[in-house]
Amino acid sequence: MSYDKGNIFAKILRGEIPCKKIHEDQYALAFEDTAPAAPVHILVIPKGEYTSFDDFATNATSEFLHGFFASVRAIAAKLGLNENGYRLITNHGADASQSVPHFHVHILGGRKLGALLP
Ligand code: DGP
Repeated sequence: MSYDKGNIFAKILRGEIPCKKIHEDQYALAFEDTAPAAPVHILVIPKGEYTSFDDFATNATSEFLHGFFASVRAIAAKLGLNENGYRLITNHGADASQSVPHFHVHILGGRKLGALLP
């Protein structure tokens, strides 16, 4: 799948539409999900044109891969989720119901999250 520069997260990255930003660094932008599934529900997106985890893991440099996931960890820590725990989700493709074609990691926490799938 080629990258669609018109996707909503690309627009957020370019500052064309607003987001509730909670963190930004050279690798990643993190902001609140508009449809929260838990008391804490943050999306972390890379600052690059990657359609999904599969694209990111295949095509990003080792330095970017490490930097991005280090940012995800730092954001979870900054949100105070380390002690009680949190869940990371990333959806790739149709069977996973990926709805925005820019790679993103959901950080979910703030309550007991229960079973992996409903
Ligand atoms: P996924 O199903 O993994 O592709 O999740 C996409 C998430 O993006 C979903 O939880 C809702 C969220 N979302 C969709 N549009 C927007 C938006 O414009 N702003 C923000 N902050 N989140 C959005």
